[in-house]
Amino acid sequence: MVTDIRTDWTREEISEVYNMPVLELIHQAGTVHRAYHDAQEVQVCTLLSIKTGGCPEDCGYCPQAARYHTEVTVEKLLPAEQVIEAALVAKDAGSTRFCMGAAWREVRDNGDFDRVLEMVKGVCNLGMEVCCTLGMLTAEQAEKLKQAGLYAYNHNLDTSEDHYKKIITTRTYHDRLKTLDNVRDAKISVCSGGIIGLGEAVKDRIDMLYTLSSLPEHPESVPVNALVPVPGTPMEDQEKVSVWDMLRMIATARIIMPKAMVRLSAGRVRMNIEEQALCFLAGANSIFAGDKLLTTPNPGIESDQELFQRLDLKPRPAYKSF
Ligand code: SAM
Ligand code: DTB
Ligand code: SF4
Repeated sequence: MVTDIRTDWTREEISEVYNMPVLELIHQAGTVHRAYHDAQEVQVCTLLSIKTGGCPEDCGYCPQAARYHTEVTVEKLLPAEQVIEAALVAKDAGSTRFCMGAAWREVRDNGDFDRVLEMVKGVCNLGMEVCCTLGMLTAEQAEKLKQAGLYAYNHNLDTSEDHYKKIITTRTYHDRLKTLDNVRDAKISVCSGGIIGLGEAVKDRIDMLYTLSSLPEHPESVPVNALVPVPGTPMEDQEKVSVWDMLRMIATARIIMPKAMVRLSAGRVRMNIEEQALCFLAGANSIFAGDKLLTTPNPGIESDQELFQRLDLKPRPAYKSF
């Protein structure tokens, strides 16, 4: 099944895809995946929290929100040299994309932003795809990041517009979409996806996939996160996300956005090799490597080496396009 690149998927069509018998869904997603990608290739990305904790937002899942009492300690923005050094270590360990995250509501035009621009230049010079996730951006800030060599910007929709209001009150869905516009207009590649396990209904998942697939262009990458429930956050007691739900999200994203990199993101620590293999069969083709995401644990290098060997996967080269 080779699907066209369509930005006019309806909610009904997406719902039909999502609710297909699961093995048929995985098979169809795998077929689309093979038509658009080398299914043995998986992009390896590394995340680094360059500014941790103390965030003024109230995202109900996030350990870095200042208002929740979690074990995360507030740190200042890291020095640029330390970040570039960490990128080099990640590159030597096989990562081709380096994503820098800051616990900010939005970027401000100050010395910290100048330092982030310096980091972007430094990491870009290493030949890695540089990505940032810094909160809301204006058009001018997006342009400055582009000039510094930024390749991609991560800004998740997280869930449906309806459910968003129950999880975050300090900004709107519209704010999120506006930043995505600014990023796309600056010709920076868009990375946007969501989290499952926030108490949302299936309808909310479909709505989020609908919004992503109806953007003027599909995001270049779509992270699918399973909630990592962190003690002290309002979501601490949420039930573990079932692998079948992860598979349905990944496969549906793959079918409706065939060219996107679909990233199996947060939640891998709670999945075994077999479960992750199913995610790759369902069309996931990117992961975060390294023993930490931003503040929570992730499988370490050794277990990922075993994963790649066991499944005969190979890392995708940087800047590859089809
Ligand atoms: N502050 C910026 C923002 O919110 O856009 C960037 C950093 S923020 C930590 C990046 C993303 O991490 C969020 O949009 C959310 O999707 C994800 N995230 C945060 N906490 C999470 C958790 N406990 N489990 C899964 N994903 C999480
Ligand atoms: C994304 O979608 N997932 C990553 C990245 N983009 C920035 C973040 C996951 C964070 C998980 C919670 C933490 O480690 O603090
Ligand atoms: Fe702040 Fe981002 Fe965490 Fe929300 S998700 S509290 S904006 S760091």
